[in-house]
Amino acid sequence: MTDPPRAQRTPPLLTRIDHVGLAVHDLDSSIEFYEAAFGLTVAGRETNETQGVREAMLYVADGPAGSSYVQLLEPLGPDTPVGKFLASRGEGVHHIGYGVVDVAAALEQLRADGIRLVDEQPRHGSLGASIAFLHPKSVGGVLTELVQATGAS
Ligand code: V0V
Ligand code: CO
Repeated sequence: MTDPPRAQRTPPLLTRIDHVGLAVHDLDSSIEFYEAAFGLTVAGRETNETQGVREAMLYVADGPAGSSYVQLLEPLGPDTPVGKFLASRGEGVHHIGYGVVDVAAALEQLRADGIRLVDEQPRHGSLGASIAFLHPKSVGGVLTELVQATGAS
């Protein structure tokens, strides 16, 4: 893992867990499972060609810094991030998405700290959010997503 920055950030860069991203083979049956087993409801569904996924956000709870979700991710093909992950590791936790106040500013700070970025610029994410990924090799093996929700922190 990259050495931690010298000074602790105040306030923290990450404001909440926005979502846990799960790689699944079949989006529809996975949604049905999460609805039936846990009583969750779908807040939004989208096909994101740039990210190579069909995805759904299932609402879990509100917190002081915003809402939290489970994100179910079905790959659009084998040569996509989630397709490759499913082939090598099978279904399971694919990434963690954390809330940030300003994703562009967060990327700039993390780049300056030497953390490897997947995205140099924010991209379009689920529910209208602005998102960017940090490389798992720089974050202890965890694919990490920064999420600036629409009109919120
Ligand atoms: C790959 N690796 C992972 C990983 N995916 N490690 C932890 N978690 C993951 N999810 C490791 C893998 O085990 C290898 O380690 C190494 O990275 C290279 O793997 P690879 O299969 O060759 O993959 P790459 O290098 O082609 O791509 C890996 C990255 C890629 C992380 C760069 O997956 C990527 O660009 N991800 C960001 C985009 C994304 O995931 N989109 C889908 C979600 P060893 O074997 O070398 O040690 S879209 C989304 O969440 C949205 C829209 C939203 O929330 O709104
Ligand atoms: Co995500």
